[in-house]
Amino acid sequence: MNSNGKFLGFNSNYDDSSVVFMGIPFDGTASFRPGSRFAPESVRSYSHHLETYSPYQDQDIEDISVFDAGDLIIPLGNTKNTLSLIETKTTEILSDGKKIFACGGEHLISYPIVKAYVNRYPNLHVIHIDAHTDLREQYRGEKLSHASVIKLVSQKVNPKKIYQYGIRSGEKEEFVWGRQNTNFFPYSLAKLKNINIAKTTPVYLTLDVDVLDPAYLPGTGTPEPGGVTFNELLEALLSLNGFNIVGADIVELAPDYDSSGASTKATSKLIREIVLLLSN
Ligand SMILES: [Mn+2]
Repeated sequence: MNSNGKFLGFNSNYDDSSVVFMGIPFDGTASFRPGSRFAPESVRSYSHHLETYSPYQDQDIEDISVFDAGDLIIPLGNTKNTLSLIETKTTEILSDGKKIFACGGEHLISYPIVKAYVNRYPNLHVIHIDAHTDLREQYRGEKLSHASVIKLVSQKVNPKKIYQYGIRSGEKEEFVWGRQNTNFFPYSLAKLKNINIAKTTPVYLTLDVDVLDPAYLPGTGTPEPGGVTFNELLEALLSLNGFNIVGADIVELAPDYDSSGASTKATSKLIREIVLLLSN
């Protein structure tokens, strides 16, 4: 394996890069099965069995300038300090004029990233692709939970600027709140192709890989039957080409629950495609 420790093709140095790839190996609030902390190192390793060329976008990741910043060193067991570290690091990279692609880790990592992004892009819109609403007020008394992340984000981004796709699991109250407040499109990703935002609007994309059916991606902490196919997800993502995507993350891959490696390979491929979208 030709892995120099970096994700395939992300060989730029920091100063020359337009996109910074950052691993955030945090899974401290996982409600069911932990293990997403192992995703960043796993996707880096599997990425070297991908091609650098994307036939879908007719682009090569070796032709764009991406810096792999490695993994954040997380203060294990301390959620608040972890989130604060992520926010500080994101702010620092944004102030250097770069875009961020974050690889979780669990979904709570999106909250501090979005906080930092909103400071830089007050009109930030958020596209959330996931099996779960993530709109809980709290989970077992804890507000800082991966099951609450979009509810937390809605305190920083007006829910009218939040677009949720593929959702098929959550409490009734979450579905009611989502339908009333966000742009809420459950079960499928078809509506993403008709998203009604201007091409210049700054968009942050957060992708929970459990939106995929467990048949395609069993390696995740909270698998949820009834999901989309890999090609449906890819097609939906590619339809975002031409939009002003200013940052993105991919979360909740837990590689050890899929000994075939297919989940990690799928996630690595999605990273290649999304990072190309970020560079357009
Ligand atoms: Mn989820």
